Amino acid sequence: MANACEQLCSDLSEALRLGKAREAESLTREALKAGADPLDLIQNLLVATLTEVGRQFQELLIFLPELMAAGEAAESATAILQEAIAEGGGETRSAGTVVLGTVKGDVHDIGKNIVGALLGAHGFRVIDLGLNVPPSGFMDAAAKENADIVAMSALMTTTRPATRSTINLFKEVGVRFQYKMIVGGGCIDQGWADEIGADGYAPDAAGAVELCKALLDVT
Ligand code: B1M
Repeated sequence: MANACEQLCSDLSEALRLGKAREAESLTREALKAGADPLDLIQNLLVATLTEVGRQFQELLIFLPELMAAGEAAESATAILQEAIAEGGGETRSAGTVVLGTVKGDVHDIGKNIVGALLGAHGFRVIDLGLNVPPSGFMDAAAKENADIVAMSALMTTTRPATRSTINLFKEVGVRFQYKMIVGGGCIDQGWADEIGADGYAPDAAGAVELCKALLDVT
C-alpha cells in the first residue's frame, strides 16, 4: 500500500473496526484520491480488518451489534471501491456471462459484490442475483440469461452445503454440462470444490477473474 496513505489507511481500518460508516466512506474516498489502488485496499485492508473483527466476534470479545456495525461500514466503503474498480475497467468486448450470487441461507455479500465488480471491470456480463439465493434461483437465471458460468459465494460452514445442493440440482435436471460452476468465499477451499464437483475455486476476486477467463478460454 502506498506510503502516502499509510495514516489514512490506518484510520480507515479503525473506522471499519468501530463500525463508523460515514467516516469509513470519507476515508475511503480520501485514500483513493491519495492514490491507493481499490483492489489493494480490499485485499490488504478491508479483508484483513474484517477477518480481525470476525476473530473478535468468535472469541466473544465483541457481539452481534458490533459485527453488524462493522459489516455496514464495510458495505459503505465497498460501494465506493466497487465504483472505482468499475471506472478502472476498460474492456468493452463481452468475455462471457456470469450468474453470481450468495447461496441460500447466507446474507454475506460484501465479498460477492467485489467479485462481481471485478468481473464486470474485466468485460464479463454479470447477473448479480443478490444473497440468500436458492438452488432453483441459480438454475432459472442461468437458463434465462444464457449464462456461461454460475458463480456461488458462501461464507459460513453452515451454508457451504448449499453450493453442493445447487450443483446437484443442475445435475438432476440434466443441465450441469451446459455451465461452468465455480465456488468461493471464506469457508470454501479447493478440497471442497473438488468434493462437490465444481469446475473451479478462487480464493479472492482477482483469482475469480483469472478462473473465469481460464474456464472460457478468454485471453
Ligand atoms: Co458474519 N460470520 N454472520 N456477518 N461475518 C462470518 C462469516 C464468521 C466467520 C465470523 C466469525 O464467527 N469468525 C461467522 C461464520 C462462522 C461459520 O463459518 N459458521 C459469521 C457468523 C456466525 C454470522 C452470523 C450467524 C452471526 C449471528 O447472527 N449470530 C450471521 C449470519 C447471517 C446469515 O448469513 N444468515 C452473520 C451476519 C453478518 C453481518 C450481516 C453482520 C455481516 C455481513 C454484512 C454483509 O455481507 N453485507 C457479517 C460480517 C461482516 C462477517 C465477517 C466479519 C466479514 C465478512 C466479509 O465481508 N469479509 C466474517 C468474518 C470473516 O470472514 N473472517 C463473518 C470481507 C470480504 C471482502 O471477504 O467475503 O471472504 P469475503 O470475500 C473475499 C473472498 O472470500 C473471495 O473474494 C472476496 C474478495 O477477496 N470470494 C470469492 C467471496 N466470494 C467468492 C466467490 C468466488 C470467488 C471468490 O467465486 C464464485
